[in-house]
Amino acid sequence: MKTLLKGGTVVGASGSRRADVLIENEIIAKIGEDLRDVDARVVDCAGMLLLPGFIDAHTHFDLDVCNTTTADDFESGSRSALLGGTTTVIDFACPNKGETLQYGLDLWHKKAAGRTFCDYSFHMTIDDWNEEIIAEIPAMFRQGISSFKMYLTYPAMMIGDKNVFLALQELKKHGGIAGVHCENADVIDALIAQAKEQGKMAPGSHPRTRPAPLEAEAVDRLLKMAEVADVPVVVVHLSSAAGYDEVLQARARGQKVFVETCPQYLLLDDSRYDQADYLESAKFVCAPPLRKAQDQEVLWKALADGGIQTVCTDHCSFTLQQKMAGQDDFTKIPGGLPGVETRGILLYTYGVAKGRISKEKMAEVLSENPAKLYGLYPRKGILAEGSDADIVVYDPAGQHKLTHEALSANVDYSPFEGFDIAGSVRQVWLRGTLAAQEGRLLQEAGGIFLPRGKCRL
Ligand code: DUC
Ligand code: ZN
Repeated sequence: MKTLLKGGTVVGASGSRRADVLIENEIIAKIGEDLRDVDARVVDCAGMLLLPGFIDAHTHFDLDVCNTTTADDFESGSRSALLGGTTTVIDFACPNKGETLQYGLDLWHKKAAGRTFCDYSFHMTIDDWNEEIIAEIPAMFRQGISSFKMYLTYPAMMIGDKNVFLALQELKKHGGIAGVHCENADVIDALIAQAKEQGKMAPGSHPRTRPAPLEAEAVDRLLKMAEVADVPVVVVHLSSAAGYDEVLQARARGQKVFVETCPQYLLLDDSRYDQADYLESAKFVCAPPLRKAQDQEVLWKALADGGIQTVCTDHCSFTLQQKMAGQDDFTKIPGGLPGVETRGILLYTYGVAKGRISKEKMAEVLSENPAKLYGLYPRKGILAEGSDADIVVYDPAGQHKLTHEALSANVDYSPFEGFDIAGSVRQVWLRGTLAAQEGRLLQEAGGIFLPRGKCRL
């Protein structure tokens, strides 16, 4: 089976060119000018951008949080991902304390197998540290799990600085990479207790009890631990200029630090938490919280100059009904935002079309860098001969307003409701098959698990 995408502009991190793309079965067979193949079905892509399928390396599907479960499971979450041009997600397998890593991995395979529309892999969450867990780590690598997640906040997930340090040392032996959620748990606890004493129970207390210096402190602490362990790390969902400053200081000391941010930190600010209507504020509760417009500008500049390597979503969705849980107590609002479907259109509109980043940078931070960072490159993340034919056909023409009704995630709102959008995702090709076209899904759940190698960024 052959398909020829004709007349589009092939976009990659290192440049763009007008070229045709010949797909044979699941793979890109050839890229070049004026390609012909009598056996191929021809698809006219004149005026279109051809981008490598987007990779969202930070999703939480089918996750139990705050006595509830995320609204999106692998079926609805991956459907939403694919419709937005994301052809691969890396979700977080998450064993509870006391369970083995293998139990967590098997459970996540069960949640995803046979019902995932895009390709997928898992990071492994380390929320416990003991001899059994240490002994399991080589088996994780053998099963294609080469990246790990740790938390410096959330008591249910934290293992303490000593164990974070020991885990960094242990992962280094195997060539693994860790992504870390950086917020100072103890001081946040103190601020929450003070807010409660003062009767400040509304969502507006959420950002005030998790201020940016407490992200910066945790970023600094992580990076000092990584410096002593002599190992690169990933700061996930970086939200603040203060946190980014700590990254720059570590790099100035000679450290290799990778940074991820998310569309919500680039485009939304903390004024969202002070709306009179409870739900209008609660629906934006996530951790770290939204920051200030000045933080957004710093993050955009860092994206443009290469200081931030990836934009993922931290998609962790709850319905408005679920968000009602914190009506009398902001700490009970399940934290997380939907976004897996809107990352590409938002980055195109507010990054490329607004001139903040180039389309090549967009391909780099949505596709090539996540593929390199998490051991999927060059199978994924680039349009090149021999790579999987995961292709987003983006039509840069036209404007529309984003509405949650037009999205497919299993939630009744979008944090980006009413945002103007430039262009649209016309087609999404997953391993050589036209999987989605103009907002319609054309394929059954055909995603496969991707075992991953080591970091190549
Ligand atoms: N932050 C959230 O808001 N939700 C899920 C996990 C996280 O770190
Ligand atoms: Zn997350």
